[in-house]
Amino acid sequence: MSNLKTFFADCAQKVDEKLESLVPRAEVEPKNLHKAIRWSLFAGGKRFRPALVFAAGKTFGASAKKLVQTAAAIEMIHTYSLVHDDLPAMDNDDLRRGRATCHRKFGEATAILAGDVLQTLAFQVIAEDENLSWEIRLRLISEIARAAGTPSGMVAGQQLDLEAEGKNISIEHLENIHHSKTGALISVAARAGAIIAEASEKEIEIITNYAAQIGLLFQITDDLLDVTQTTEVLGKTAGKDVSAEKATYPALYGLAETEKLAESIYFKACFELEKIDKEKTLLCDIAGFILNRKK
Ligand code: GRG
Repeated sequence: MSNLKTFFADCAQKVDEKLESLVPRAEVEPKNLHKAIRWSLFAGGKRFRPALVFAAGKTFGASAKKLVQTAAAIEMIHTYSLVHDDLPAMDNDDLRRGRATCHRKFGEATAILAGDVLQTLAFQVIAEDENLSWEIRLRLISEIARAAGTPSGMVAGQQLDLEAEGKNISIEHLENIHHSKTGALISVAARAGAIIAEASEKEIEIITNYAAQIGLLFQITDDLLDVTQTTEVLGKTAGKDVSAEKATYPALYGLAETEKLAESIYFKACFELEKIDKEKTLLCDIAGFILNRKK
């Protein structure tokens, strides 16, 4: 296995063990709620955001013990966003992470509540993480809440995205949507690692700039995969962007130009890392992983 693959596998194992211990067992009442949470959480996601917490934290010298609970919390928020995004009132999707969506399996009401629990539990576990100082816990809660919420966080981005369906929007507006909807949580994952490692404010700023690039890259490759991959490989319905008349990079620029754009953003992300005086191969490799991902 390559170093990066080993790193991802190790992060996924650590974060899954932590999630396992933080989420009530399926036998605990209300059983259906806990089964629904586990159905969506342990369905084989890439655990990319937790890996980013670990990578940024490791770059600045934090131990896995200090990073793992926050990494798990961010994965909870990400999973809640997928559960709610799939609901009939939003994307109305049947397939996620290679299996039936939460509402298809457990009903709409339970899926909404499973998402609600994942969101609140995420903040609870950061508040209760005894490996971190009170000051760091508070900063993480504040930053993650901003990234997940509004006016420039994930929920705001989702609202803008829903409003843009079927409309001709500018590239600036499209980037603004992605920056909030997808970029904010990716960005805060990298910042969280650096914050836990007590990196300097200057270093945190550089990591934020790097993360802004990889957040955008993540969305661009997501758009590319939607038109180039199959439902089977993605584990979610392929071709949804076209059928929902979504503004996407391939729709605006065509496939070849979008691929070139993705490559240039990868270089920008790695170039930004040159400003920090630490070993940055891991973070640059993560940008490369996003550029070349197949699902
Ligand atoms: C409903 C509040 C709310 C927000 C939804 C993230 C999001 C906002 C919607 C998901 C829609 C989507 C396909 C966005 C594109 C980028 C993205 C977040 C893809 C899914 O993330 P991955 O690829 O998924 O990391 P896994 O399953 O691997 O964790």
